[in-house]
Amino acid sequence: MVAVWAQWEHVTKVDPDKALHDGDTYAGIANTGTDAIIIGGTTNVTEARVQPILDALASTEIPIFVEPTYRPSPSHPEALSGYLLPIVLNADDPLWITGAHHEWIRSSDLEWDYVQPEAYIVLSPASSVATLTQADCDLDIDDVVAYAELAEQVLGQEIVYLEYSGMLGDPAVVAATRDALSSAQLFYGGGIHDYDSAYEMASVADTVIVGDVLHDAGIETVEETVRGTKDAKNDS
Ligand code: 1GP
Repeated sequence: MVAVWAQWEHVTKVDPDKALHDGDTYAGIANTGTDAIIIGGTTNVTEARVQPILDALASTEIPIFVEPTYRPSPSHPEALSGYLLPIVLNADDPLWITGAHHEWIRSSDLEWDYVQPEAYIVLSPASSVATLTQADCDLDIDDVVAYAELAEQVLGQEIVYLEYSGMLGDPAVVAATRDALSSAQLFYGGGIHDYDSAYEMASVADTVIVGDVLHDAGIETVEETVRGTKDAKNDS
């Protein structure tokens, strides 16, 4: 897959299991200045819930990716740029390292041109993703950096994703992780909720991802996080 994500500074993640904020529309997300939309989540993400969101986003110009937690059907929806396939490096349940992926590959004809893996390191113990994958989040900075190097140098991953879902992470851990990577892109997600938190994390990660703020505070606040991100990139 062409590395479209290399240009992404700010991404908005839409959780099909959560409602939009009052008055917001899916199409409105593309007008915030965010560089891409990812549709994904941990609970109740099914193709039946994803498809109507894709339909609502059909006329948007920015890339739209799905992080599937279900076996994607072989036919490729028109509005979709591709699938981002998470592998969770610190999962205690091997289902989320290779198990589910093996099953999907075995039972469907994935179009590899549309599939891009992401190497996740899950760092928020209270999150649903940590519970689902039984992630070992008790990691110090050296552990995290080692996972990032493992991802890039051993497993050849092009995207490393520090997942602090629901909480703002430690910028020192994010900065050390980016320093340890040669060319892999560092995604950061978790707890970004305003201009300042976006600015702070965009200063230390290649790409920041906002999720809950879309559902809890709405599109105007997402716009604020886009401004924080773009300012951080211009200042660095
Ligand atoms: C979740 O990394 C994303 O997968 C974003 O996290 O919901 O905490 O913004 P938040």
